[in-house]
Amino acid sequence: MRGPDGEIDEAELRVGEVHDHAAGMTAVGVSLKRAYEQMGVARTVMTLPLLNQRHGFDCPGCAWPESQGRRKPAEFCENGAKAVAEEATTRRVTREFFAAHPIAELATKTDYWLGQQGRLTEPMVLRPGGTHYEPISWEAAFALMAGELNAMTSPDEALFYTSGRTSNEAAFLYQLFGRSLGTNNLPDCSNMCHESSGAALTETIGIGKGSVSLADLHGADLILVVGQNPGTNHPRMLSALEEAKRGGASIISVNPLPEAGLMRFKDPQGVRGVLGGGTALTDVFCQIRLGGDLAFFKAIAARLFALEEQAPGTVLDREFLDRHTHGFDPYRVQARDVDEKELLAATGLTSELLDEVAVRFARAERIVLCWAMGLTQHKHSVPTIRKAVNLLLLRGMIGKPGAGVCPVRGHSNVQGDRTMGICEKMPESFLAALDAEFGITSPRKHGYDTVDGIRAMARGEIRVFMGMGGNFARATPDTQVTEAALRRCLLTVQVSTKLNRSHLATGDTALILPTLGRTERDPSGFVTVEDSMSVVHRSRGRLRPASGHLLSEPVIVCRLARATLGAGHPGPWEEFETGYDRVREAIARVVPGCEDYNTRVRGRNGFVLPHPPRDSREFPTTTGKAHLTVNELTYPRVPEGRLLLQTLRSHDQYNTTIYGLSDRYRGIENARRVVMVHPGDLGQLGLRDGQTVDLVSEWTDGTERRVTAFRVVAYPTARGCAAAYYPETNPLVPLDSVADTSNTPASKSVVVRLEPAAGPFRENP
Ligand SMILES: Nc1nc2c(c(=O)[nH]1)N[C@H]1C(S)=C(S)[C@@H](COP(=O)(O)OP(=O)(O)OC[C@H]3O[C@@H](n4cnc5c(=O)[nH]c(N)nc54)[C@H](O)[C@@H]3O)O[C@H]1N2
Ligand SMILES: Nc1nc2c(c(=O)[nH]1)N[C@H]1C(S)=C(S)[C@@H](COP(=O)(O)OP(=O)(O)OC[C@H]3O[C@@H](n4cnc5c(=O)[nH]c(N)nc54)[C@H](O)[C@@H]3O)O[C@H]1N2
Ligand SMILES: [Mo]
Repeated sequence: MRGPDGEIDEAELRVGEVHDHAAGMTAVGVSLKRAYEQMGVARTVMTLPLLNQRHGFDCPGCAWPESQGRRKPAEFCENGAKAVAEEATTRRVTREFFAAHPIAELATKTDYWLGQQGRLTEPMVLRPGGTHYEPISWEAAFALMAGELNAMTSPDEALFYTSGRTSNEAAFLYQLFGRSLGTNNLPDCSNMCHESSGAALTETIGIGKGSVSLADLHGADLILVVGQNPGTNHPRMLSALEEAKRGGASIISVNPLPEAGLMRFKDPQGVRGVLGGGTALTDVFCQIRLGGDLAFFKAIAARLFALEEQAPGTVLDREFLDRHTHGFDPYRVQARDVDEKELLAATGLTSELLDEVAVRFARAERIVLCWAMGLTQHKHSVPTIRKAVNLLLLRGMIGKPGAGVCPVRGHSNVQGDRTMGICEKMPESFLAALDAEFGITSPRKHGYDTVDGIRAMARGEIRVFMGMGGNFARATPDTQVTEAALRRCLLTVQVSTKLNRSHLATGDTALILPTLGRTERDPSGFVTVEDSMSVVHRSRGRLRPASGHLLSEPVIVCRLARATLGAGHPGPWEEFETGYDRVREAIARVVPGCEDYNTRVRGRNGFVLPHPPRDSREFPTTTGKAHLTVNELTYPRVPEGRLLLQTLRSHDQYNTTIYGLSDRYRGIENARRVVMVHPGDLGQLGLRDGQTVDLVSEWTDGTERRVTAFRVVAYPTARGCAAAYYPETNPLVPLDSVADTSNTPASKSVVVRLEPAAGPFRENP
């Protein structure tokens, strides 16, 4: 078995059957086992029943919404329980731990090992030239930060990163602090996540958010799930899909992998899920090639026009198109102009399958399109999503019950953080309102997003990096480049709950500021979050904090602001610190749609933010109409003898946090340094299942990047497409390999060759 140090040897990789269903009783068992291991029985009993309840806390897992009606006694999933166990663990990282482990030693450990050491308990500092982190008081830490920030020659020498778990209150204060200091350098994890969705939706429908509610999903008669693995990453979504199916919906899944959760679902909370065979979810499975989705949407659009021609007036929603859209004529010309052979090559699908999808699409009355990282992390992601929107517009599927766009968000408050102003280029209206509220002058020059921030750090232009949560060193692409960039800073600061690799890739001086998690009691009151469907609601933890030294994220920002901006700054930082109602009063005046925030968020289900296309078919675009867009056919070209690699999540991780080594639904156990390849491709490449290989990525500028000693797993993925886990494969993603417009790293299309490895398989980096 795996030792307590998380080291694994070659003998232990186990590959079993790929599962054809998700959840069921095994999921319940795994939830409880992990919870007991990390928290013990008493804390488990105190926390899990509060998860996603009205009086409890919001799951720090995904952003899937809670039911608006009666909630089940257990309104969470296996992976939500793991997220909670990870945070509410009784294990602790103390000053003695840091005294015993030099940085150089910690750097040899796996991400899994680092996370398993437990919760951070007090502020720590790494001094220039130091080998170990040492304790530091909060006052001294804030003074140190203030000193560095005030010594900058320009406020743009600071970079303030946010991970999407940060509450609305903390996010609002954090952007206020950054802008008070004078910078818009506010990159966030969304830059690596749904930025492409935001960019495409803003351009086409005028607002970068999804247009459906849970009720719409339940009432849909056709749901497309494209580039998403809900069984692992949004398990509660499976219940919604199941409910839609009970109402007669059909489901089309578009994915290079036959993901268990999409095929069949056993609801662990329903009798059928526990005893029976569960619900078959997917009606039509399109095993698409990586990056073939633009071609897929194009193929469907061409077929819709052909079907309309056969039976005029039956497919296109003429009235909607006339009243609410712009650009139909140029779009129609391009949509009809297709090279079927090329579309088949790009998608890897058959004409018959595409016909079937098109017919279902043409006949359905209420269509919801769901997607996640499989669509957003490619070079041509923005045009791909624009094309998906075209399809819905043709059939008038936005702004009516049971229909719409549903980009399924990742981090539990990533959408709320953006609403609160975490963005390097907020609109003028927001900045003007912020200035009026606080009597400040926000900078108007756009700041850096994540990739541009790394480039600036690499050029030596950033002196201070601060991470409000997250794991910047590990979540970002091109690990070696990014770590070297971080090392060029004078000061790096991480506000964290758990130890991670970003604490080891540091500037000359580094601070770890330990903070409260979602599950813990915050003396300043409850916080609020926004889910993937624009519902804003409360979250309140009940557990005793992991240590008496922790401060909440909002309090950390307030104290930092007071230390840095001084008493003369007009922001009421002291008042903000003692009660979050005062923060929400300011939010109500600054953020559109948040009027009367304090009252409305105290309502039973919180409140839903406005969304003009959803609410009234109004499209806040430049023309006041939804835009049909013309997008050239593009798809990844892979040279002979190479594979296209996607970097994705296993069933046992939360982004860079590794819960364990069981990718149960894919049948891969006890190892993460594996690469899944189609058996047919293995034969062609002269490789065999179980062989140890290096993965070498080839970038267009001739540079190569390598990760060593991965095990090959023969796997039923689409031909020519490989898959391996993130973050172990982030070193392969070139910093310059990004999506056009959104600047999102193209983590789902990395051209690689596999070389027999020189060394043996090993799990440690
Ligand atoms: N348990 C758990 N939950 C999570 C997370 C976690 O790590 N663990 N992370 C959270 C976050 S931040 C996010 S953003 C979401 C991520 O949720 P997902 O987007 O589901 O996450 P990935 O593992 O990246 O899976 C991408 C899926 O898209 C498919 N895919 C990849 N490339 C393509 C393509 O070119 N075309 C198509 N059609 N499909 C493709 C993959 O096969 C895979 O099924 O989950 C959130 N929830
Ligand atoms: N190759 C590749 N790269 C990717 C992706 C991919 O699919 N492939 N996905 C991208 C996506 S979608 C995303 S969203 C990013 C994720 O990027 P991040 O959001 O930066 O990464 P996480 O792993 O979610 O962050 C985990 C850390 O957050 C801290 N943390 C946890 N809870 C809290 C809290 O309550 N408060 C604070 N202050 N800290 C907390 C813990 O210390 C933990 O170590 O990664 C991106 N990177
Ligand atoms: Mo994400």
